[in-house]
Amino acid sequence: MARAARGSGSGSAALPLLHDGLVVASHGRHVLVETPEGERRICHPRGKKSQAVVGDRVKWQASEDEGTIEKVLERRNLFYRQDELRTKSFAANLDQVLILVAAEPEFSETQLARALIAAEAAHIAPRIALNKSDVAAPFARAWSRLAPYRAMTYEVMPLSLKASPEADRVALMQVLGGKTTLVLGPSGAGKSTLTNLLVPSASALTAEISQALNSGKHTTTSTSWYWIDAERSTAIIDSPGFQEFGLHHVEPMQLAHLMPDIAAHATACKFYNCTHLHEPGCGVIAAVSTPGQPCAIDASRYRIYREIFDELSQSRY
Ligand SMILES: Nc1nc2c(ncn2[C@@H]2O[C@H](COP(=O)(O)OP(=O)(O)OP(=O)(O)O)[C@@H](O)[C@H]2O)c(=O)[nH]1
Ligand SMILES: [Mg+2]
Ligand SMILES: [Zn+2]
Repeated sequence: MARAARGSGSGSAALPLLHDGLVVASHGRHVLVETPEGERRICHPRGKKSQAVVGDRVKWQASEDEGTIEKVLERRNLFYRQDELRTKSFAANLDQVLILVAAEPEFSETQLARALIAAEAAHIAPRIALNKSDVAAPFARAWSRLAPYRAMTYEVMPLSLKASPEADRVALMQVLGGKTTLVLGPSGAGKSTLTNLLVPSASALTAEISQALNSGKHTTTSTSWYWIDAERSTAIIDSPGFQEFGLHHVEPMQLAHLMPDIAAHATACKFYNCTHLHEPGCGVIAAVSTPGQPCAIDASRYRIYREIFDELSQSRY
């Protein structure tokens, strides 16, 4: 990441000395900033405008042993969710989002679909992995629930981070190497286990450690950036598990374009402004009602489309 290596503020002594930094963790309003030399320090935003998220490149100014974020550099992208009342930014400047679900606890297909839509909306490539293949029966069930996703452009990577860590490490590095990846998924899927596998020095808390430390809770509570290699070319970002995933930033009429299986049939609709809910001559409805056909739309995917479309239409009088 040579971009960060250039120092600034070497001009007039009267100007405040601004340093380059990368935001590597966020804890509420304050963040942890890493310097090009690899030092880390707590920084506070100067004002509302300088609220930074993990992955942001920033200019910061030292104040004793902490710092102040003076400027957040322009973002290449931002992955976020928009719930009814608030925006939750996960991370910025990403190459991809790895959505990790597991055989158990059973994952919510709606939340998976929503995370994929948010990635598409932010123009960030999504990937899916299904963990815990060692628990055979639940894994087989989960794998078949993912059939519509495997049939789309999304590959689903089977993992068993506990049972076959070495094989998984090799497979993961093929996908993650040279990139910055946000690891996202419900609580208990194995995001921190994955982080600890690839970054042994990461003290990302897995259940075993933290169960001892804090009365049974093992949940990650902040978003953190980890370098995988000494050259700092590969990074993963561990994030807290999510339960809801609001998409209020998506226009209802854009929704079909962000769901590849629906989009593939929307081109056949009679009306250009078809909502795919009730119109005659709708290519999407026709594709749902022909189960078994090679390119049919899975009924659960269509149900999810309708559910999100309704939700987005209601919030927009
Ligand atoms: N059976 C099985 N258990 C696993 C596997 N990978 C992780 N686990 C267990 O699943 C539990 C949750 O793992 P974590 O890595 O803490 O999950 P997380 O996604 O970080 O969860 P949050 O931080 O709450 O969002 C731990 O008890 C892990 O040991 C696996 O491949 N197989
Ligand atoms: Mg975790
Ligand atoms: Zn239609």
